[in-house]
Amino acid sequence: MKTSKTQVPDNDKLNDLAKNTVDAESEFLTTNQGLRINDDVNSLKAGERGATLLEDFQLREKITHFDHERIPERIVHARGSAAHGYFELSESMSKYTKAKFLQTPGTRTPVFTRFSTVAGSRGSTDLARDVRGFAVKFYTEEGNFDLVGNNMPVFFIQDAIKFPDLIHAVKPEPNNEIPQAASAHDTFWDFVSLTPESMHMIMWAMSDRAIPRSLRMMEGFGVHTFRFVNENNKSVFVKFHWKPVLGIHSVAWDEAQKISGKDADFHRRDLWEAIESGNFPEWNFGVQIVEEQDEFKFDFDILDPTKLIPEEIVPVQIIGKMVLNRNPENFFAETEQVAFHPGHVVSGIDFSNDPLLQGRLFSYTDTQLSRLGGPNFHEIPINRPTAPVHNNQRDGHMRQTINSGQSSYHPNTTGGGCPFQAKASEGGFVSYNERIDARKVRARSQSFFDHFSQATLFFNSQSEAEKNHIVDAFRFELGKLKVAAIRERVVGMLTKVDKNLAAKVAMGLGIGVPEPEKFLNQNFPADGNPIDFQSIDAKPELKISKALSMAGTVKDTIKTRQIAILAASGVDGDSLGAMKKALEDAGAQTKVIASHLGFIVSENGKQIKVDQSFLTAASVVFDAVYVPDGAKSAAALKDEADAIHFINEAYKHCKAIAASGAGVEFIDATDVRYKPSGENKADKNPDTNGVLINRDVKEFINAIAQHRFWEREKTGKVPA
Ligand code: HDD
Repeated sequence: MKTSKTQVPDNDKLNDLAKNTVDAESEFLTTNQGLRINDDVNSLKAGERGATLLEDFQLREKITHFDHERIPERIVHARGSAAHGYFELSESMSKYTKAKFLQTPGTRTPVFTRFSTVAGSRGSTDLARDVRGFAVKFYTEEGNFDLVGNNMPVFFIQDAIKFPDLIHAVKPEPNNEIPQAASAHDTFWDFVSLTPESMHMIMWAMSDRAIPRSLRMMEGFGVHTFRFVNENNKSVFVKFHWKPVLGIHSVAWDEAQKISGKDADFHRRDLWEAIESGNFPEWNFGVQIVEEQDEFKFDFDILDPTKLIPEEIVPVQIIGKMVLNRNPENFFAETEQVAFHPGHVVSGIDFSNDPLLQGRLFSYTDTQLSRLGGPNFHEIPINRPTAPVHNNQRDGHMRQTINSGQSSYHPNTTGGGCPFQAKASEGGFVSYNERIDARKVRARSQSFFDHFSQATLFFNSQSEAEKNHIVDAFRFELGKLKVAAIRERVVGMLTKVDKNLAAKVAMGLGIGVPEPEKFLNQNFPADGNPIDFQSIDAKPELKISKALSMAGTVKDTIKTRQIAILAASGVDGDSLGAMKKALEDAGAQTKVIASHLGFIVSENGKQIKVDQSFLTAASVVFDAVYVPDGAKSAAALKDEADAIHFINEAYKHCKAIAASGAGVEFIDATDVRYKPSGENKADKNPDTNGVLINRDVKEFINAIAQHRFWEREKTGKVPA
């Protein structure tokens, strides 16, 4: 019997390197010293009813280990889930970088990717309105390269010195530890209202990007401008992008809140199940390259992490793909203990002087010291590079490597001079020799002072539905505040983004639109804060960037979409079976939902297995619903309040709904509005607004691929 096995990434090399891997295949239960255990049920006592003896080393070892099973959770990004996979290069980057894994098309590099929310604790819900972490560890042959990014391309602050303030403000308030995993509280918005540089990122965080449908349907960004450096020591600036093959999709805010109750593990489960079922998530990997001489040609500073480079100005060049194809074996050993660090780079990748990135370069190793208990966290299997490690670092808590020999210093003769320093031509890392000649100052460049024009660009680039969702998000978040002055300051700031947006938010909050110029400066902390948000009134040329909207990313596929089939006994088994097959053939997953588990019986007496009952299923965790033919089934569903609620909610959340034959009678008992059948139009069928009554299955499939019919929010309001 296999009892435990220390896992390393699934790669022969990695396995070879994991020299101290414990392959404890044994039939017997043992102590940590390998002593076979005879009784794991009773502690050692003085008599059967007697006191427990201190001598019981077996009990003490077990309890002591248990007592220490928790380590401090990450201060940010505590809630996460991860998977193994590979990165495959399709376009050589040799012109720009000497990084080996980016040279030869077809090269595969093992990766471990962890997604996370930022503010919530480890046990918090997946569906919080939040930024998502998107961290990829590439186990390259030259050492580990970590791309520690987010699902949004910009950040709240420009200088790392403000990071503790930002995080203190967004985390639960320190007096009462409320609210968990939510930014809708006074301290966060107080900070935002006094930090105009946050406004661009705030627009992203208030957009539907902050409530993804799936981790598999989000973009990823390296955020900062990095550098590529080639063999000739020539450097270009580079921004990194991950583009999901399934498109970028989100849920509705009402839905997100309900999912948090129905299935707090929604994203984690979705990722796990997709991989288990062989539907491996995929992202294209892209780069935006900026030549060094073009550093100053933009109307923003490329070192400023609150700015993106619009794809219309510098296109994203796709150079490879990432496929996640293996779930972790053990959550703690891998997902919890993985340690990322933006400073883990390989030769050919280097840093820009982005002040946020520069600060991060200190923070990540430092945090692992307390989180993972000491300086040897790189020896934990998930963190080990596939490249060999030789250096003179020794000892420390939990040292795994048994170094041999007498010498642990450089230079030495006792060890024959080993290990040797590597020349650049031998892969030795040499920092890019950027010229720096400046005064030592605590200051920020004037070129960082345009805090609003890209926030405006983002807002202008959204579809109408996306814009409405942003308005609603501000109304929700600011509506939760207790201090009216904070609310007003934020709305005042919004006028700098878009006057109409500010007016709509103000209306929802029942306040007038404040004049930002009048009070913002007065309310700024009187501490000589050098940030004057009005310093630059930039007028960028680009008014709209289509790439910033999710609306254009709908893909023609329903792969992995979850479809609910509502039924009861008396259902037309053929109608149900045909739809199930057609949807599954198109790559979707279906679940039959009925009033009870077990089986229902079709019109012609066949048993149909029920996957979930209305008690455990909820429309919010599905992408679409189908109601098959069958008079008795439809009549029974009509009597089922949960079934009616199911449909109403799916309708409210703008999902595709289809019904055939008598199934339509059940739809008629709900609040769903649809056009009478027989009005078949073109394939994409905007007229149906996603409600397919007696239509061809192909139309249903097309509708599911559209993801949502947000138009319904204007006309199809239902109580659900
Ligand atoms: Fe950070 C974790 C992403 C700014 C300090 N960060 C962390 C993770 C991600 C990011 C994805 C989770 C990694 C994992 O899955 O284990 N962080 C970002 C991005 C930022 C950013 C995209 C801005 C562009 N972070 C940032 C700053 C600092 C930190 C400015 C501090 C100066 N971040 C940390 C940290 C964490 C972390 C405290 C917590 C756990 C960890 O590092 O390993 O060091």
